[in-house]
Amino acid sequence: MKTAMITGVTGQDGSYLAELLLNKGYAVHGVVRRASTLNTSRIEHLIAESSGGLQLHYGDLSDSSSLRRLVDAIQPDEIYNLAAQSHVRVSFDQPEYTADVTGTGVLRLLEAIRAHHEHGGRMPKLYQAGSSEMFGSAGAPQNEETRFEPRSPYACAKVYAHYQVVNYRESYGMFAANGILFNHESPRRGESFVTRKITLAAARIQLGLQDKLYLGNLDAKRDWGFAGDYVDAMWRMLQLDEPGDYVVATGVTASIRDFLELTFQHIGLDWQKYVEIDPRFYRPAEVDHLEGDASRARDVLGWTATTDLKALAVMMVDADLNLVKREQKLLGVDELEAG
Ligand code: NAP
Ligand code: F7E
Repeated sequence: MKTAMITGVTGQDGSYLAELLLNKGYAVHGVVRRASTLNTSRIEHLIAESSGGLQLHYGDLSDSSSLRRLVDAIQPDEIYNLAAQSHVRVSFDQPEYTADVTGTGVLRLLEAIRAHHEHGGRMPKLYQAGSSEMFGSAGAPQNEETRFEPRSPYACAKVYAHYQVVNYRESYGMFAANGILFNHESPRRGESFVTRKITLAAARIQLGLQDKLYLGNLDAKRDWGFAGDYVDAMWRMLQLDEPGDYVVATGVTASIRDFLELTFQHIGLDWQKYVEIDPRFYRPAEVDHLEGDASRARDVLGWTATTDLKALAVMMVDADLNLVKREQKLLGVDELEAG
């Protein structure tokens, strides 16, 4: 049985990856940062279901001693570093924090692995969650040879992490792979990312709980895929004999307007009647056009996306309609009990 350690296990990708690895028979250890409120809602079902499967440990990418302690204690075969301050807009408000967690945090993890190995431990394989944001203003389509032209503190931190991974690979012979993943979404996507913000609002509008949806730049184009497909690509990268860097994308790009169209079409409403522009959601610098060329992932990993944008939008709206209905039902029950 292989052992995996996942940082960021409470996030969107962490939850799908933990499911994938548990299904493959791995012992899975997730790193959770301490919060004053419960942050394990996406993985509750795995903790309950998997007796001895998913085990959680406190740790933080800003705390090198916790990382070293965890690598020593877990002795993983594979480490998936998914933890990050991952919100691009927020990174403009918290640039130093983002650099520390999303950038230097990766260096701390690499050092923990190096120290573990130098003290007689086995060298685990490492997956680093790189991002298409690193391409920034580079022309589309983007692949592994495209120059990084980052346009946010988040993207700069990811570029720093990318090159640290390459450097540790070359300096210490570490098996460390950079995934360069384009946007991937799901019903578990954080509610402040644009796709989920739209699908949740559409569900609430349909059920009469919301009148307006305030958004920023509707012209940006993204290459959106389904998160469940993308964690499979992460796993495939660590099953190779040689480490490498891989773009993971659908190859199809669409604007925020296109996503609004697909989402509202599914519930039979005209989005233009509900959406208003709020400049608060603009960014100091925007990434205009992302469109990935994932030929290398297809040829070497045997990976292709299985879910197109329409299917993704429908999956997300339907999940949000169910969620909002459940919340309404619970609210009704609570009100009755309170009465
Ligand atoms: P996410 O939902 O925002 O999850 C981020 C995870 O990192 C959460 O588990 C979060 O914990 C954890 N975290 C944040 N700060 C931490 C710290 N200081 N120490 C330890 N853990 C910390 O992100 P995601 O969408 O799953 O993405 C996973 C990774 O892929 C991230 O590195 C992201 O930057 C990268 N990425 C994402 C996409 C995408 O489209 N989703 C594309 C390319 C790359 P809490 O639950 O406590 O907040
Ligand atoms: O924005 C525009 C916004 O926040 C997408 C992260 O997972 O993917 C994600 O980063 C686009 C941008 O994702 C709103 O200006 C308009 O052009 O959903 P997003 P992102 O910035 O692409 C990459 C690959 C990552 O690595 C990141 O971790 O949508 N937009 N109006 C809006 N965006 C938001 N969030 N909210 C709006 O109201």
